[in-house]
Amino acid sequence: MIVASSTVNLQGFGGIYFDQGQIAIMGAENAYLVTHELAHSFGASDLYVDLGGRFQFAQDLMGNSLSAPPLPGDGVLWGELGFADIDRNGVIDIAEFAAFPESLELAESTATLTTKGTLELHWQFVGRASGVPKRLVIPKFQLDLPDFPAVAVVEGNVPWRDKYAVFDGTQVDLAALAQAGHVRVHIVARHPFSRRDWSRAVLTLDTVVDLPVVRALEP
Ligand SMILES: [Ca+2]
Ligand SMILES: [Zn+2]
Repeated sequence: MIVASSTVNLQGFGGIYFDQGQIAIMGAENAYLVTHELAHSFGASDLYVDLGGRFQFAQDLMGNSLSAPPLPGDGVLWGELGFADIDRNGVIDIAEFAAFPESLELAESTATLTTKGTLELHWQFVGRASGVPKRLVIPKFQLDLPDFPAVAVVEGNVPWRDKYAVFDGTQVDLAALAQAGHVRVHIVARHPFSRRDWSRAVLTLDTVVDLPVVRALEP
């Protein structure tokens, strides 16, 4: 949804992307600005605050000077949109996504006790399509540890990157985890999508995994 209004309060910005596909701009006459905000909805970072600096990427679409046509060759944006091969596995990243998955699963799940005194969980959501596990966009999910009161609902992070959650010693008993050598993790996620015939489908994952707890080596 795009709201264009000269009276909208954007704290000095010409436009802001508010997550979940919501955009507000002062005026719609600058197509570069509208495109810039739309690119945020596909995961692009600002190249004048999040990455780079005011001068380094000044001429890019995700830079901050949009009064002239931006440079077409924005390497950061292309990578973030999936048009590059960032993990260097020989497949353009956007082609690694499951468009029509049959099941929702976890992959590469790990639990690490760090030298910072935290438990760090890491995993990926994958969609199995014709037997092949592929990447999925899961912007929001819920995670809890059934043996501890810790609950984390993570949302609004870069949707298609690896997922992680961190708990400290006030949330989990780190010594008990080290002793037990494993931790139970409950993860709930939904993946709504459109099938080939445009009918709506929802895959739901609601699972408890028992992960071995690994100690990170001293730096
Ligand atoms: Ca790739
Ligand atoms: Zn921006």
